[in-house]
Amino acid sequence: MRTQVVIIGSGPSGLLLGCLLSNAGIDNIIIDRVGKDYILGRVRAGVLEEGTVDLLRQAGADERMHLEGLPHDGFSLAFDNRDHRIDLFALTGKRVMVYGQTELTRDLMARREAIGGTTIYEASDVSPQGFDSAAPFVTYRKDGITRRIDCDFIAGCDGYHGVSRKAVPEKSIATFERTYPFGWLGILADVPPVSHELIYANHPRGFALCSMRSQTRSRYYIQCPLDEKVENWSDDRFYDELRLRLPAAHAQALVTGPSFEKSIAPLRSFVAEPMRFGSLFLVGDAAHIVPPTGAKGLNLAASDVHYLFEGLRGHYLDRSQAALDRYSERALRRVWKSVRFSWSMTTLMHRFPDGGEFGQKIQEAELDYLTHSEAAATSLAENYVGLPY
Ligand code: RFL
Ligand code: PHB
Repeated sequence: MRTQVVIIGSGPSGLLLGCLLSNAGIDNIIIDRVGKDYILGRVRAGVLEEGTVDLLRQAGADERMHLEGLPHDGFSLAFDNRDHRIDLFALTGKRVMVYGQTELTRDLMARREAIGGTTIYEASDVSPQGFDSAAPFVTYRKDGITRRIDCDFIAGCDGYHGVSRKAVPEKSIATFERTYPFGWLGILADVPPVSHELIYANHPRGFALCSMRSQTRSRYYIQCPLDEKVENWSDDRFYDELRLRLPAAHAQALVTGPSFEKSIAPLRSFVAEPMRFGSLFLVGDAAHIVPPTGAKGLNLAASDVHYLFEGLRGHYLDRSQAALDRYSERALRRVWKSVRFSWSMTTLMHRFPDGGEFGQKIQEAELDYLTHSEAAATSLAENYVGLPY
């Protein structure tokens, strides 16, 4: 088998890249280790930047998002039993779109099917090879048979645990990492959200986030110790703890109901440099991870796709290598700014076990600064809505 671009991974970055390439007439095949239902069962991101929304439009997968997504003009920072609204639209002229990653993935899968793109699911032993030569290829096993796809380029869109980054010789790659001493315990429940906008709460008992998927589906998170067990958290215990961390007005308004998803996610910052190795390109979580506090992970995956698509389009349609040659540098400049922002919002909003009174005073001073300085609020807002590509 032969194609122009093999995409490893059928998450949001692989699917988005696949749709953009197919729309431009560039041949591609996506290979994933797992099946469609498994991918759609993962509950993850919820907030899209305007740049991500625009890429979905270019991909031809934005119709349902515009009907069912919730455009948000602001969010709240809650602390000291009160709320301070960050008016994203007034401060930046931009808004964000609240639309779940599961739905976005479903829309991209439907678009791919409509345009007849090839996706190979449930492939094992996927292996990118020869990417430092003129003849790259990918091998995989399916139905007991080893197969090979020859190609021009390989896009490693296979997430943090994927094979693409691991296929690169250690001496050729530099990694930068920070782990945080806590996780997020999250639930999904079919109850109306406590507020029509997101609330990020800093509380002595720990961080809490009130998010949503729709006007009838809420997504709530609380900071928890890394060794916490989901089994120890009944819905009642979760809601009681959430209430304690919110300003009283929200705590009283909280509508509770049975959760249908409950999980713990660790928090990590991670960057691999560079993001190109010959004809292998790392994209999205395969190259970088951010803690979810700034809602940046999926949006960074989308901006990587934008830069790579520009590069591949230049190569195939304009016979120019310039954009492809700049992929790693352009993507990493934006990645590091989002890594910085996600780290700073995480540091501002969480209780650190070893933070001490000094750490606490610094948080209070920064929250005070954010609520009394338009310059500070604008800086937060312009990062939250997404820096330009
Ligand atoms: P994905 O989604 O991990 O998809 C990778 C795909 O590759 C496949 N794969 C392989 N395929 C073949 N061979 C192998 N050996 C393979 N290994 C893996 C996998 O099966 C999978 O289908 O990476 P991608 O596409 O780069 O997308 C990244 C996003 O999923 C991620 O950044 C976000 O979910 C992060 N994130 C958030 N991002 C935001 O922008 N806004 C948010 O509000 C937000 N909230 C979150 C989040 C992530 C969370 N968790 C659980 C990590 C909230 C949470 C709780
Ligand atoms: C979510 O809805 O899952 C979500 C929203 C905002 C974040 C992180 C996660 O910062």
